[in-house]
Amino acid sequence: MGTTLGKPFAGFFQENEPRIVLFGLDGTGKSSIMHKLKTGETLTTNMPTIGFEMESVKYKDLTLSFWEISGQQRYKLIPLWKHYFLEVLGLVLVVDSTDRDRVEETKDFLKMVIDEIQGNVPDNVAVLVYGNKHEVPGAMSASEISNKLDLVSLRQRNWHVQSSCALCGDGLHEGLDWLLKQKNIGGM
Ligand SMILES: Nc1nc2c(ncn2[C@@H]2O[C@H](COP(=O)(O)OP(=O)(O)OP(=O)(O)O)[C@@H](O)[C@H]2O)c(=O)[nH]1
Ligand SMILES: [Mg+2]
Repeated sequence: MGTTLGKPFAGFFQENEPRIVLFGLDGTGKSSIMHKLKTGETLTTNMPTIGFEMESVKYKDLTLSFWEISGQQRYKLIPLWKHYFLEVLGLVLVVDSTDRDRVEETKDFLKMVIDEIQGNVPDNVAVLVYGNKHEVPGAMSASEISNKLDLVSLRQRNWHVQSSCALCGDGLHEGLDWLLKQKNIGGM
C-alpha cells in the first residue's frame, strides 16, 4: 500500500497537504488505520512497513498527508525523524491496546520521539494516541493507556487517547476530529 520511500526527500512531500505522522511499535495497526481512513476498507495484506509510507487521505473537505514510520525500524530511522516531522499538523502514536507487555517500551519510545523533535515541532502540535485493537476482549482502556504511558508528563503538549479498531473503523474519525480541532482545522 501507499508509497514506500527509499530516498526520503525525493519530492514526495505534498507541500499544501497538512501532514500527520503516525508512529509506534511494530504491528500496532498504523498501516491498517491509514488504509481504513483512505479507503473505508479493511487492510488484508499483513506486511510490515519498511522505511516510511505515505497516504493521501481525503477527509471531509480536506486532503491530509499521512506518514507512517516503520515500527520495526523505529530506532534505525531516528536520524531522519526531524525531516519527516517538519511542519507537521499532528502526531499520532498508535498503541496495541492488547499488548501490556510492551507498554513500558512504548512509553520510552514516545519520550524519545518527544525529546528528538523538541525544537523542530512546536508545542502546539498535539499528540493523539490511538488505543488500537480495542475490540479485543481484555484490551486496555483509554485511561489505562494514558496512565501507563504517563501522558501527563507531556505537559505543554495537548494529548488525547482514543480507543480504536482499524478493522471496523471505530474511533478513527473521532480521534482525527480531535487532532484537527487542536489546530482549528476542518471546521470541527
Ligand atoms: N484485532 C485487531 N487487529 C488489528 C487492528 N489493527 C490492525 N490489526 C492487525 O495487526 C496487524 C498489524 O497491523 P499493521 O497495520 O500492519 O501494523 P503496523 O503498525 O503498520 O506495523 P509496522 O508496519 O510493522 O510498524 C495486522 O495483522 C492487522 O490486521 C485492530 O484494530 N484490531
Ligand atoms: Mg505498517
